[in-house]
Amino acid sequence: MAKKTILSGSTATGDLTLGNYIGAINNWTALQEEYDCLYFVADLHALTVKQDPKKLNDRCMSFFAQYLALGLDPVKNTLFLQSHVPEHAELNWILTCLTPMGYLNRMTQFKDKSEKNTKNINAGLYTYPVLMAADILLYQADVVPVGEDQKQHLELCRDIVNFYHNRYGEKTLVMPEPFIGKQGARVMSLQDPTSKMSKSDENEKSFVSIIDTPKKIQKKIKGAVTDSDTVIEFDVEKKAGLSNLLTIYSVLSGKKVDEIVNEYQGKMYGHIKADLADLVCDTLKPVQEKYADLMNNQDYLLETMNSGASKARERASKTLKAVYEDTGLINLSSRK
Ligand code: ATP
Ligand code: LTN
Repeated sequence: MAKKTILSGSTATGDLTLGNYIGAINNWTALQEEYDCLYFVADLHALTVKQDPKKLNDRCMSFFAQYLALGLDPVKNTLFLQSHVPEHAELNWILTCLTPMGYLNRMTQFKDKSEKNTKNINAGLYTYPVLMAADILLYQADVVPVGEDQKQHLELCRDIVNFYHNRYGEKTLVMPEPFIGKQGARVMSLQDPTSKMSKSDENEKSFVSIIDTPKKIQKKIKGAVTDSDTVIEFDVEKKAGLSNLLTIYSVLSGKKVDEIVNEYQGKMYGHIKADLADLVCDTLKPVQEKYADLMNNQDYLLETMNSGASKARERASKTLKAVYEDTGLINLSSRK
């Protein structure tokens, strides 16, 4: 039986965080053995926020290296940058013309981001989920692994597929399913445990980036906001900060949350924080070593990006051609 297709991506803003690792990339690496996987750097999505061109350029190289360092294999998977496959922007247009504005008005990420970013509420921020749908539908993805914050965008993508099927028939676009991991689907900010850890947060203390130095990691985790109580228990309502640390601990150690809670009974929050800080540093050490090697080998990064882009384009162009035909646009090569 043919393998199912998986696709996912992360926006090229900031550096990947523990939230991205636990909520997304950790699942991606687990899936690469069994599925036909495509993972990309959403560099076009990054333009919805004002970017310094030189910094964006460097960050895209760095992001790609972070994917590889986190264990994504460029031979087993198709790894690429979104802007290297122009079909994304082309399908985006066709889908934009199928998407009612009322559906986009409901997107909570747009509301959150435009509240935080009042000086630059651009149309791209608004139509962001349509480009995301194009990313997914170009590759006939069956399954899309994301963190919980992206669930609403996935639902919109499914609505767009229904609009497309109703207008043009069902043969071209595949209906994708979201895949949201059970644990760590929402890693919270270390400074405000009621909002998610986000790599573009202005407060650097709120996240651990996967390429932070051990010293920074120690400082950020030990400085994580927790309540003033001393009892160790998992309770997202009453003890959001501690529960977040327990979740991170559980995912990285492979131990159940209950086990960790028992282990630390009678101890202070400071003990958990210190051990968790060491665990995070140990987990990230090999990733950081690999990252440093890759960043010293830009030729290899470019070559790998290039071959990923060719593999992706070959697939994307087939879907786009079928979409243009469905839509009624003239295909010159079939008219000759
Ligand atoms: P930004 O702050 O720029 O919006 P982000 O940190 O939210 O970035 P994305 O690039 O939007 O990260 O997301 C990449 C992937 O990581 C997505 O699948 C997303 O659901 C997942 N993800 C992001 N933040 C978290 C989090 N705090 N917990 C779990 N998963 C997350
Ligand atoms: N919007 C996503 C990143 C992203 C994505 C995608 C994820 C862009 N295109 C397609 C899955 C499939 C985010 O996580 N912010």
